[in-house]
Amino acid sequence: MSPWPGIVAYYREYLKIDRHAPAITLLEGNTPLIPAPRLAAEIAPGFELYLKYEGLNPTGSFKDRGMTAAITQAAHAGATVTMCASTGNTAAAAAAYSSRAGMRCIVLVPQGKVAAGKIAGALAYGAEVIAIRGSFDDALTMVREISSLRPIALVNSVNPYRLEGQKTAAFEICDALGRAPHWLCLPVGNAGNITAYWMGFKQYHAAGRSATLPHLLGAQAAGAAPLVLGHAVDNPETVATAIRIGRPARGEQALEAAEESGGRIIAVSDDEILAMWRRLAREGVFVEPASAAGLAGFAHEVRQGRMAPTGQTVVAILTGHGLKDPDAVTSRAGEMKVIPADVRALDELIR
Ligand code: AN7
Repeated sequence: MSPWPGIVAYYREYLKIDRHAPAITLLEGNTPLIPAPRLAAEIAPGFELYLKYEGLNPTGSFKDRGMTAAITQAAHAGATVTMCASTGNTAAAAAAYSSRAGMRCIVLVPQGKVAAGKIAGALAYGAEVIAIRGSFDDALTMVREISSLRPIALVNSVNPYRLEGQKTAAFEICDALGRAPHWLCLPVGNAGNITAYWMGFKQYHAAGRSATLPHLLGAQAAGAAPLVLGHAVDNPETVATAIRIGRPARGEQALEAAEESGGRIIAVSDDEILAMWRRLAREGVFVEPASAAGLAGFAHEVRQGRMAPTGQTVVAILTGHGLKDPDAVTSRAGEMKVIPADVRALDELIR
C-alpha cells in the first residue's frame, strides 16, 4: 500500500486547484471514522453512528484540509504573505502551512476569546498573532479590507480554495462507507465547512462515487445562532469559542445547502454542547467543546421526536481536538488530590 499523500494529491482530479501547483502538505486528511454503537444506543437508538475525528489532522482541526489547498494555490501564484481572522483553529492551520511554504503569516484574533492551545499553535508555527479589541466578525472585516489593498493572500473560507480542500472530508466518508450517510451533523460557525461538505457530496454523487446524498444537520450555539434567528448577532456568546460568530461569511450558502439536502440548521444550548462534549470524552474521543455541537444537535432532534429511528447511518463531524482547549476541562474539574509519596496514603485514598 502506498503511503497517504495528503488530500491535494489523493483527490487531485476532484479539486479545482492548479494542476501544476506542487502540494504544500503535512499529509492531512484520511482521519478515522470511528463506530460508536454504545453512544448511539444512548442518544439515538436505532441509528448507526460514526464519529469523523477531524481533531487528528496535523494541527488538530479540520482546517488543515482547507489550508493545504489554499496555501498550495497561494504559493503557486507567488504569494509571500498570508492573513486570516480566526477564532483560533484557522490561525493555527494558516500558520503551519504558511511556514511550511516559507511564507509570512499574520493572524487576527478576538482578544481573550481564543482557546490556549490554538494561540500556542499559531505562535509555535511562527505566525504574527495580533489580538483585536473586537469580535471575530470585526477581525474578518479588517482582513478582507486590508487584503484588498495590499498583496496579501486572504486564507479565510471566503477564499474558494479553502472549500475545495474541506470538501475532501465528504469524499473520505463516502469512500469509507461505500456511499453517503443518511445524516451528517456538524457545528456551524462561519459556515464554510457545511458549505464545503455539501459541495463534496454533490460532486461525488455526480461522479458516480456515491449513490445517495445525505441530509445535513448544522448546529449553531444558541448564543451565536444568526442562521437560526435569521439575522446577524452583534455580541455572540458561547462556551464553544470556535463558533462564537455572529455574521457567518458563508451563511446564505449554508442555509441553501441545508435546505437542498432536506436537512436544517438548528441551535443548541451551551449545556447541551457541554453534556455531549463530556459524553464523547467518555467514549475515548476528546474534542473541543464546539466540536460536540453537531452531535448535540442530532441528540436534540432525536429527543424532540424529529428523527425516525430506522437503521439509518449518521456521521458526526468532530472538528477539533480536545487539547486545543485545556481550560475547558481544568476550569470545570475539582482540585487535584495531592498525597505524600507513600503507598499507604494511596491505599487510604482509593479504598
Ligand atoms: C472546532 O478557526 O472559524 O462553520 O477561525 O474551529 O466552517 O466556520 C473555526 C470554526 C467548527 C465552524 N468547529 O466551522 C476559525 C473558525 C471548530 C472550529 C467550526 C470551527 P465553519
